[in-house]
Amino acid sequence: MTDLTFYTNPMSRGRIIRWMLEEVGQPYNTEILGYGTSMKSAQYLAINPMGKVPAIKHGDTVVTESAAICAYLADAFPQAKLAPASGSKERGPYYRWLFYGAGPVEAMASNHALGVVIPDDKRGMVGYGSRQDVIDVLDKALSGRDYLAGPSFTAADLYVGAQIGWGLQFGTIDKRPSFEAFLARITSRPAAVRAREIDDKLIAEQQKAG
Ligand SMILES: N[C@@H](CCC(=O)N[C@@H](CS)C(=O)NCC(=O)O)C(=O)O
Repeated sequence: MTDLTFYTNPMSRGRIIRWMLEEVGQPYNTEILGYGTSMKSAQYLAINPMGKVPAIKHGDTVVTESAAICAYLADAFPQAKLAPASGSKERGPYYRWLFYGAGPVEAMASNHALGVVIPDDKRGMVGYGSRQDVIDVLDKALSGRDYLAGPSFTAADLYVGAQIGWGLQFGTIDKRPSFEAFLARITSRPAAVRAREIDDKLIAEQQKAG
């Protein structure tokens, strides 16, 4: 019995939350939703009115938005040590990078995938400035440092790391030695490996079922 439910599709940002849940190590139920079908059902729209995954329900609390879910789970299960203590000096950078991932990195990646180029004279009004700025800022943050917010791995590394991984895969982020070293470090964590195996198996099953 568990009061934690995870709404996802294995080919989605839900993979980030699967990794987070595997890091947390608590039992959870999984509900797989189909694109354009169960994801847009009245039942699921009551969970996420956007009709998007991922989402979680913990007791009576519903959380949507991948970065918010990561932050929520890290605080709800402090024994997993995925967030710096509230009030500690690492808490600032922790928030900073979680929000940087959900804001500038996410917007830059979507715009780049859609072929939107920010004109030089409009960079000041666009939250991420330019694609190059975002890549350079991440590169600098990860150069000579193992983790984004202090000496140990946190949910901010998981969230931003997942975005860097996808960015490299889909060409929205350029290769940099700092990104490769960071990804090698965090994606070899046992929870990351488990999460990939679970979702890849679900994808293989979906493909087999047609
Ligand atoms: N801002 C949301 C984005 C969620 C999102 O766009 N999910 C996509 C899959 S990666 C989705 O559910 N798309 C289905 C749809 O919009 O119909 C987050 O960070 O969790």
